[in-house]
Amino acid sequence: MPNFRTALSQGPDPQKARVKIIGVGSAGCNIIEGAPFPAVAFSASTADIARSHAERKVLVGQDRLLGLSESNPEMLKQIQEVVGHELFDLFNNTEIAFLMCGLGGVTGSLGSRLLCSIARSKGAAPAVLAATPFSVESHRRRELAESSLKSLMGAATMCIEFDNDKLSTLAPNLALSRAFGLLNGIMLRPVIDMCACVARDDMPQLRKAIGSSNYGRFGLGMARGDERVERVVSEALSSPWFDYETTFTDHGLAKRI
Ligand SMILES: Nc1nc2c(ncn2[C@@H]2O[C@H](COP(=O)(O)OP(=O)(O)OP(=O)(O)O)[C@@H](O)[C@H]2O)c(=O)[nH]1
Ligand SMILES: [Mg+2]
Repeated sequence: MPNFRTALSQGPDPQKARVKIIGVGSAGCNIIEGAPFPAVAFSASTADIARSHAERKVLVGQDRLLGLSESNPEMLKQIQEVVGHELFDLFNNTEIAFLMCGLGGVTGSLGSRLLCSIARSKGAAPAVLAATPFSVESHRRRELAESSLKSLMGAATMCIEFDNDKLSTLAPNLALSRAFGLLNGIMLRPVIDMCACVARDDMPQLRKAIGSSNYGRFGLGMARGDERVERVVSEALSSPWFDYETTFTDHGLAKRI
């Protein structure tokens, strides 16, 4: 894996895509703690902000999030008036904004939606990586998570769901806090890999590859040698989040059966 601290100490690489990573809500702030590069913590909780080691921290009132959550054409104007330019400035010089969160609470669900709109208004592509609640969590949380996921699929360029329940196939009988820790590491992985390899020139091709899809799942594969692409894709598709059969098209792309 590339050494990010060394890379950052040498200053930003002008060839690399300009990326921001923002932890939204309590889960989001926990997830970005493992990020090997500067990140932003965004929460309505002073406790989240106080324990975060993020380079930049934004404390936002939950009442404001609730008030601003309804999308309407006046929304962005209202946000500017209510929170000034701080939220808009988060997306200066940004091509991709990774928003990390858990859905089912107020801040992650509404905050990510709000930040997607602001990111888009600044010309950045928002990608949301969202954990959805375990079945043992409350019915209300699961319902809110479901509706938030739908709304985020419309607001983000891409929304990748990490269903917490699927973790049990990777690590059964894990205590909740350990399971969250494990998932946090998994959720950071695609962000770290993208930051390492996506160049500014790749952005148009990436946007084209994503196309009109706005819902994603994550699988990881590694291989060397002959047929490495096929083997990587097969391994990635064996991840617990691909709980359906897939096949390869004539062009070598995996598709759902
Ligand atoms: N991956 C991961 N998921 C978590 C973590 N903590 C909580 N979650 C999940 O994220 C969902 C949302 O929880 P929180 O992040 O605590 O909620 P919030 O966004 O802070 O919302 P409020 O506290 O209500 O403002 C939960 O229902 C859990 O399923 C964590 O540390 N890591
Ligand atoms: Mg919280």
